[in-house]
Amino acid sequence: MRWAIFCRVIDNFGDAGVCWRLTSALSQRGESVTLWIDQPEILEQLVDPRQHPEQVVIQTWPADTATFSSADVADVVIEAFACDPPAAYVDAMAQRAASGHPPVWINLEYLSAEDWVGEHHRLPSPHPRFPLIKHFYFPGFTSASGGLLRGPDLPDPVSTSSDLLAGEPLRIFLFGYEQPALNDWVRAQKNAVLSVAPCPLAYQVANAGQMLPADCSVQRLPFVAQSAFDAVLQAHALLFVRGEDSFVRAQWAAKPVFWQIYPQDDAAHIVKLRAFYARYLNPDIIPLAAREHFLSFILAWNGSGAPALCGALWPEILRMLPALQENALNWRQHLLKQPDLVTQLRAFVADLVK
Ligand code: TRH
Repeated sequence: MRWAIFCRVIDNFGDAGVCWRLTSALSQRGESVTLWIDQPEILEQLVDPRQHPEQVVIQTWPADTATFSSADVADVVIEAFACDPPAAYVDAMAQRAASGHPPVWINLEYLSAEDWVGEHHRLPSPHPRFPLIKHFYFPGFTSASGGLLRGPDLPDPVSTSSDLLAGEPLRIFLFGYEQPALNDWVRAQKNAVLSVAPCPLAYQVANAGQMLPADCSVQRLPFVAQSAFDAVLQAHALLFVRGEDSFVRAQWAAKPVFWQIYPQDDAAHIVKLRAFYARYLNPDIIPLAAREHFLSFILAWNGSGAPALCGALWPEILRMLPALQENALNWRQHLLKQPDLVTQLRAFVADLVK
């Protein structure tokens, strides 16, 4: 099969990050993939050139003047996050359909833990003018969804329970957006190393230097290629992540996940945040009171609650770390029970072309 993935970068690394991970996972299954992206320079940071698979072609998003024939059209066309492939490419898809070989057209949606995802996953959307059908594909956390991206190279989780309990400095990974609660949280740290990836938090942590308790230190991390990112996560005990892809990798790393979700208008992101933690925090592992503390903390970390709560609640969070660690391992086991996104996507595509 020939696959084409279309990606428009809205901002940051997530759009390109998810598309590159999908591209790599497909090519690891022997598929040949062309990734069309409007900001290919972002991939220079994400992709280790030594690990660029042979059967992957990266193309700059076509110019408005570009033309395509039906022979140029891939067997499977994926538009990431409803980015709309170029009109000339869609025309060529229609030509291919008219000759009796319609391409499979998938809109890969954003990840969400909300219940409605299962009802919308795989729904068809006929094109208003052409004999083409676009299908919605929703990643997710339940068997009614399209699953999560995970390659065959998923590392085994490195146990952190002893580090968490042993009085060693607590290694905390930080990757996030501008954070109004940062100073309050920094002041509440105890015997910790704050490892900050390149992101707005790095400047904030640098400016918060004087507030850092004496038994804590800061380490600035370089930006690593995506293929080395899992190892960075594994080297830490707590993972503060953001967006979509780092959030998923933190779950595979099986360490407690503190998610700063990408903010949306009308606070839609808070609904998504709550939906995730309602699934993630297992009531058999984390008692109700601790669960409430965690939720208040993570809501405040996401701007829904006074920033001071992130400092005030931190001692409670530290007390519940063994339970959070057990929860993280248990969650990973639960996720491993569902087939990964590429396995499910290929099966879905195979059904559609039958
Ligand atoms: O960068 P993000 O915030 O991405 C986004 C975008 O803002 C996007 O528009 C929005 O739609 C989406 O979030 C929800 O966060 P994310 O998704 O975690 O992407 C970061 C990528 O960068 C991810 O693939 C991991 C990678 N990465 C590395 O490869 N090396 C690194 O050192 C770091 C820090 C990240």
